[in-house]
Amino acid sequence: MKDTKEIKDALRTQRIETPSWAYGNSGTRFKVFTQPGVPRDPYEKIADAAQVHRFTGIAPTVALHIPWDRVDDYADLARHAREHGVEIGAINSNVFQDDDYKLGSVTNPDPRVRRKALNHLLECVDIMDETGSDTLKLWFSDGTNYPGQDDIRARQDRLAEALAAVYERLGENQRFLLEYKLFEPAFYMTDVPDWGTAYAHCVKLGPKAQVVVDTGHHAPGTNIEFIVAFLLREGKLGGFDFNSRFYADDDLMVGSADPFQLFRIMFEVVRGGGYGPHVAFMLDQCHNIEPKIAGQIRSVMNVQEATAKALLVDREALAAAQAEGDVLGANAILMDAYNTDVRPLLAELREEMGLAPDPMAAYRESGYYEKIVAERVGGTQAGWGA
Ligand code: LRH
Ligand code: MN
Ligand code: MN
Repeated sequence: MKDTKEIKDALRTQRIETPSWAYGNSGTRFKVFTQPGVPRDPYEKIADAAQVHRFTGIAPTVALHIPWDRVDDYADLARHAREHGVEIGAINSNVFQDDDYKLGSVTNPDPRVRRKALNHLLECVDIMDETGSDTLKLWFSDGTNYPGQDDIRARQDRLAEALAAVYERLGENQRFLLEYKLFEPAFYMTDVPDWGTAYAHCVKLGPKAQVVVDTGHHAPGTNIEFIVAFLLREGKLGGFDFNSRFYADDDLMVGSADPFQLFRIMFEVVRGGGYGPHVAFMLDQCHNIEPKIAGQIRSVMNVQEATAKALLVDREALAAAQAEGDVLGANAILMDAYNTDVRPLLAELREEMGLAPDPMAAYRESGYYEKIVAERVGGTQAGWGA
């Protein structure tokens, strides 16, 4: 077994980003449920995100989604974040909610719509400049519903053109992460359906373009840890949108559906040298039926637990067993780490960091939830499903 001090030191440096939209009301296309105390504007979303950091100590940034988090003065929003002890993280673009985008955004056959979409993406880089964010996250809902509806290759050309224009606009310390998704909302063909497509576009563009893996965006049974290992090996893994899924893009709390998969992913991250600030651990979740801040705290803890287990793997012993072709031995070494209860170690670590050992209980006892329920009336929606 590995030295606990070494593991704790590594865990102390972990950073997990929470998404502004996790704090708003959300639901499915059937119903958006409202909850009491939900933020009424981006300022309040950031205040809530700050609570997650306050109790976990490892969630110091919050991602914005534009236009869901549109404000007059982004520098002021960044200031507000800093006042609350957090910072603005990735800027998520949104070219999927206008009527204009019915047939696509940057891949739309109409050049006017393509220009409009590109302008939005460029505006997101302006917002990065204003907030100090270094990461732009690009997800395109673009695709077609019917065979023959549009030309697959022409759409790839249009996509490449838009990505090149955004890449060109990036500052020296800025990057974009291209997100892929198998399907939805397009049901026949999606323009960036998989890691291979995202990877190929990013490779063409250069080092400031990387792939982001949203764990809910794959076909059932996909070996996500393989994708992680491959992308890391190529220097093209930019980060994660973490969530859990049972069926499709369920956006449930990360680690709730398949904690073993999360561990396997984190092991490949650690193994591949991806454990550090260059690979962003972001959450992309909605809490449709559970309380939101507590749901985020639980999610951050789930990622932290999986990370602790991944760090626990005795990699020297594993490599030796692998070299000897000891199938059962190698598997047992990995499973030993996974089956270790790391909660006492994490409680100890939190105390060393000046935090309460149980963030969920500490948040409950803080009375913050009761306070926002009393103070806030008419919370906003996370963004979609209106
Ligand atoms: C698309 C997605 C993408 C969006 C977010 C709200 O399904 O994962 O990351 O920006 O959901
Ligand atoms: Mn996502
Ligand atoms: Mn998604």
